[in-house]
Amino acid sequence: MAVLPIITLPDPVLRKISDPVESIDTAVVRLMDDMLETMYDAPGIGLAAIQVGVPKRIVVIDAADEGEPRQPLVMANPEIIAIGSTTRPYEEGCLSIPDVRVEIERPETVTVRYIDRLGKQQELAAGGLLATAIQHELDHLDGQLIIDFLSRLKRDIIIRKFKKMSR
Ligand code: GNR
Ligand code: NI
Repeated sequence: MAVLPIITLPDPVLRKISDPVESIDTAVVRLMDDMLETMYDAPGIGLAAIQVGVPKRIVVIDAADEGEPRQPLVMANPEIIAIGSTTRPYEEGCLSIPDVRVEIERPETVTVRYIDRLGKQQELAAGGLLATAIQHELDHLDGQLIIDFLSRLKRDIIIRKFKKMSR
């Protein structure tokens, strides 16, 4: 396994729409395992393949509390098939936008359908931090970032800061 470099703003790769995974072959499983190692190393509670430069619809998530056993989730081609009727605000961070926090109001519960690491279709009903993380990761698959929930002014200020830092 390997820790992969995480791409950060303003890299335009983060805006790409990722392609569906065609089959869970050995290269895809290796990528999934490398993504898990990269996420735990960061550390983060989720990671989308595009954050390591691969435009495939793959995400990994572990929303277990610190000190609890690991609960790695690996999802290919995830789709939200149901959302709850209540929302909750949560201050989100993103490994691709270091030191930025954005309060985002999202559905409190979601049901996601996906293909797991063994190629089997799964459905998972999630709430709390896990539901938030699932929605955050699925946004990455469509090039959507947490700063897109801000006003254009605030978003542009953040993007300008990252452009300056990358010079
Ligand atoms: O590590 C992460 N923490 C986090 C906190 C609140 C809401 C979402 C997240 S996901 C983030 C890792 C990341 O950037 N995944 O794309
Ligand atoms: Ni993110």
